Amino acid sequence: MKLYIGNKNYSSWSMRPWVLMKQAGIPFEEVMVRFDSFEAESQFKTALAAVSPVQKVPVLVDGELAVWDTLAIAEYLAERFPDKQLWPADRAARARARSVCAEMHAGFGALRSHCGMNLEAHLPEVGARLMRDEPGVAADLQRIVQMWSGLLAAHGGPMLFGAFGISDAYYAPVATRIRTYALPVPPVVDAYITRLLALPGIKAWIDEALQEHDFIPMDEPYRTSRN
Ligand SMILES: N[C@@H](CCC(=O)N[C@@H](CS)C(=O)NCC(=O)O)C(=O)O
Repeated sequence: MKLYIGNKNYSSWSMRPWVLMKQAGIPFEEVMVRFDSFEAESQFKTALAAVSPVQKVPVLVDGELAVWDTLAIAEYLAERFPDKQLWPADRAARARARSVCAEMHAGFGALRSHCGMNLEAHLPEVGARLMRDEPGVAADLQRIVQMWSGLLAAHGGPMLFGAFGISDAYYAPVATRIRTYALPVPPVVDAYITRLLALPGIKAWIDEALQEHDFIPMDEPYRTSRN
């Protein structure tokens, strides 16, 4: 299988299936398509046109089949590798895991647009300003804290549903944003973030991101489209 991804420092959607596969021990070949611009004629779009009708990363290519969009990729991997238990085995827990992933997929707009993923940056002053001036960011963070604390209490940790799975991969780029922007979280959530970011599959992505040094200006249109 091949996984097409964008720059590791910036591409939060690419991070999710990459860390999922790495951490679960699913072998794949990475194809990096660096962001240049999002113009229709950009190299980024041209490189992706061969594999995806929507020309966005991530794309998973398995033989003749291309699967695009993170949620579809996660579901495909869960079906193809049932022994990896990427979703919780329990039906109710699985439904809840799907709910929180769908919530991430479709929501958290304020956090995503104001706190673009930028792994090499440390922006506590931006985080403090956003917590003060952007109620949407504070509300998104509050929901994250409520969700993670509730799941950790219900399933006993160390990951959201006990063992590592799709939900943890889905929220990994949120955990990195909380760190980058020094967003305030209670100790139970802080400890989960520490455990999550220390997983070998997630640490590998972050370490490789820190080697990239590709500077992309963080202006609004780039930031919202990319993250
Ligand atoms: N819903 C898509 C979002 C994918 C996405 O927006 N990817 C960004 C990079 S993180 C991208 O390729 N942006 C290029 C563009 O918008 O033209 C998914 O879950 O995979």
